Amino acid sequence: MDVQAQWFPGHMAKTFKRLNEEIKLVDIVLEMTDARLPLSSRNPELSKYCRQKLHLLLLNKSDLADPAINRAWISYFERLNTPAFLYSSKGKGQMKLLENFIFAHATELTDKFTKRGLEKRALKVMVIGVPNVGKSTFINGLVGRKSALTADRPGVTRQTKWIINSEQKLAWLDTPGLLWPKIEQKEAQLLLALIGSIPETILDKENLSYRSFAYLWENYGKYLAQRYKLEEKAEFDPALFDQAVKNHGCLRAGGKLDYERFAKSFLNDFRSGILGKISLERPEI
Ligand SMILES: Nc1nc2c(ncn2[C@@H]2O[C@H](COP(=O)(O)OP(=O)(O)OP(=O)(O)O)[C@@H](O)[C@H]2O)c(=O)[nH]1
Ligand SMILES: [Mg+2]
Repeated sequence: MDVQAQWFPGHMAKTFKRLNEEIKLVDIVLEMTDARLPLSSRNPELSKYCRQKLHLLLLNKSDLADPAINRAWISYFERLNTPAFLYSSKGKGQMKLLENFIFAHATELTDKFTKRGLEKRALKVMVIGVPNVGKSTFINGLVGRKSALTADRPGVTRQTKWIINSEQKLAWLDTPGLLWPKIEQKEAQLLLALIGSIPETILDKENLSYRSFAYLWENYGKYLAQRYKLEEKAEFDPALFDQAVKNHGCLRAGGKLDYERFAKSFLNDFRSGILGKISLERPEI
């Protein structure tokens, strides 16, 4: 993928500028990543702002990721002593566990409040992360109402917003998804585009679908073979991709392959989980 996949619009630059101030107002930074891509969907610029705060990691959309790899990531972060929690906004009954996780790591803060006679004070949590990982959906789920705007495209939240349910012990600061000005690694660019953190409007979807297909063939060829009626043991090459396009019925008049239509359908298949539970990154053992 080429440089046109870089996306750093004005509202992100503005949010970065305000972050130093906003972060002073919160007790905890909850960094949300995509469980399918827990490292490459972390914004390297953000950790610079979080040094003084309790910093927790949330691996969201775990319902779309490979369950065995999910478990491997949790062990990985445990080994690094990084508090990490596997989550899905589609799941039920996880909210209480998540609250327990947050409070278990925040005893220093809550003890401080108690000493000052502020037992009732809610912990203020800022949710940060790259676009489209599910920050606003997550907060809506926790406060029990649809306060923040959500949609399946990046850049939906444009400015920070407090979302508070006065009966609860946690208060949430929703923030716009942030990328960084230059994503150096081509593979990270590709995978961020695949999970929908970079808008379709600036992407070459045909290129994205071809490269993603090749990437997925390595570890999840079985799922692709099933969906697009291919020989599972085959080596990946352009002819195999063409076969998938053809088998999926993406043909123009005269029998020409319709790569554009296939790209749309394939990206939708991946993002909606139709292909299967797929992880895009694996921890080093
Ligand atoms: N399968 C699945 N989809 C999710 C989950 N969480 C959120 N989504 C979907 O992901 C899309 C993006 O959600 P948002 O909450 O708008 O994401 P965001 O991180 O706030 O995005 P920006 O505001 O653009 O940074 C929506 O279509 C959600 O329905 C999850 O745990 N699992
Ligand atoms: Mg949002």
